[in-house]
Amino acid sequence: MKIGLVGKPNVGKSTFFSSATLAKVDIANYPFCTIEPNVGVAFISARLDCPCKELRQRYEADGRLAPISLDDPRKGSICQPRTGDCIGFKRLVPCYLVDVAGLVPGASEGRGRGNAFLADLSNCDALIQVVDAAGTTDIEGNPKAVEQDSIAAAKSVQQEIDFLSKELDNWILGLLKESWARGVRRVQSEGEKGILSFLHEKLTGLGSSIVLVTRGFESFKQQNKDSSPPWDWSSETLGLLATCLRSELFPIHIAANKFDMSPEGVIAKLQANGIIIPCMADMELALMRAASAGIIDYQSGKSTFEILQQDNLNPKQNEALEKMSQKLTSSGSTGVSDIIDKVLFDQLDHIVVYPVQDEGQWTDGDGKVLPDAFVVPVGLAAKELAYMVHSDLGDGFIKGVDGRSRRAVGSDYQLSDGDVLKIHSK
Ligand SMILES: Nc1nc2c(ncn2[C@@H]2O[C@H](COP(=O)(O)OP(=O)(O)O)[C@@H](O)[C@H]2O)c(=O)[nH]1
Ligand SMILES: [Mg+2]
Repeated sequence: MKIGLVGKPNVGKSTFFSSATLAKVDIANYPFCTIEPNVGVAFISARLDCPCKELRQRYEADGRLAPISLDDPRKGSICQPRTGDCIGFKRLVPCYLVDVAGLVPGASEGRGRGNAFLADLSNCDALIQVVDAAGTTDIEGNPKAVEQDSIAAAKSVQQEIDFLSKELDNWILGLLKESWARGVRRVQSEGEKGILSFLHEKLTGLGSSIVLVTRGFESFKQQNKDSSPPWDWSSETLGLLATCLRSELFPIHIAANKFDMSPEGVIAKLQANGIIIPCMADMELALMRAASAGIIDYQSGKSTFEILQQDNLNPKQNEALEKMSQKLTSSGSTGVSDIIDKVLFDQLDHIVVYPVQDEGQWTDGDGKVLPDAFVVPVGLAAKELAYMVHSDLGDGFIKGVDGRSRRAVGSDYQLSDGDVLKIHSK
C-alpha cells in the first residue's frame, strides 16, 4: 500500500512526510527542494485492538498471567511485532508514503520533472494533496503574506486543489488523444465494450482497472451532450471523459495543512472529490521529535500530550509547548495520522489480519506471539494471504484455520478485520 503526497512547493509535503515517517528529508523554505521522490513508512494504529488483548484475557482467566501492572511500559500488550509496535493493544501497522515533488504548472506537458512526476503518481494507490490552508504561498510555491479573510484564503486554496486535478485531467486527455480516433474506430464493432477495453488498455500504466474505467465512463455518459460518433468527439468531449476517468483513477484527498495559521472557516468552504482533513504537519513533527527525545509523552492522533521533563525545559520551550498544547486541544489532533488512517481504512477499504503458525497459541514457528500484522484489502481470499506470506505457502495451500473459532476455511474464504489465521500448506 502506497500513498503519494502531492502538492505545489512549500505547502509542507516534506514536513508531513517526515512527521509521519520520522525519516530525515530536506525541509527548507524554498521551491524545488525535494528532487527525488522519498519513500518512507508511516506506522498507523490498526482500528481494532490487537488480538493479543484476547490472548491476555485468556491467560489471565486461567491464571497464567497476572493482571496488567500500572508500570507496564506496554500497557498490557503481549504480542511480539516483527515490525511496528503495540502498546495498550494499539497495534501499529505500516503504510508506505511517497513524497512526490514536482507539481508545477505544466507538469502534464512535461514541464519541470513532469513526466517523472506523473510516473511516480501512477505507482500510488491513493493520493493526498497537501495544500496550504493559510494561503502563505502563491501557485508556484513562493512565499507571500497570509490571507487574512477566509473567503480570499479559501479561494486561493480551492485554486490549488483545482490546479492538481486539471494537471491530471490534461495528462489523461493527452494519453486519450494520442490515438483516439484510430483506436476507437478499430473497436467500433464491439460497441461500448470495445471502448471500455480500449480505455483500459490505454490507461493501464496508471493503475487502471476495468471496474474503475467502467465507473468513469458511466459518469461521463450521464454528462455527455456530444451526439457524434466517438471517433469524432470534440476536444471538449474528450476533456469531460478525461475528467470522469481521473476522478475514478485518482480520487484526491486533501490535507489542509498550516491549519494553525489558517483563517477561521476556510476548510468548510473547500470542495474536493476525496476527503478533506485539517492538518498541522510542523506541529506533528515537533511533537514527534519531543516525544522521541523523551521530553513529552505523545501518541500521534491524540489531542493532548504530557510533559515528562518539566525541570529541564527553558522558559521558551515551555511557552512553545504550552502554545502547541492549546492549539492541539482546540483542533482535536494534528490531523497527520488521521488522514492516513481514513484514506487507508475508509477510502481504500483495507483491514488488518494476523497470519500465525499455531492456531491455539497464535505464534509463529519460533514461538513469537502474533509477529505479523498484514494490511490487506477487505475480503482478500485466504489463499491470497498465503501468497503474501510466502509463495510456497500459497502454492501448497491446503486450508486455513480461523484462530478464534478453530474452524477450517477454504482457499476463497474472505478475510475480515482482525482475523487470526493459520495456513496449512503442503
Ligand atoms: N505554520 C505552519 N507551517 C508549516 C506547517 N507545515 C509545514 N510548514 C512550513 O512550511 C515550509 C515548507 O515546508 P516543506 O515541508 O519544506 O514544504 P514542501 O516544499 O511542500 O515539501 C517550512 O517552513 C515548514 O516549516 C504547518 O502545519 N504550519
Ligand atoms: Mg519538499
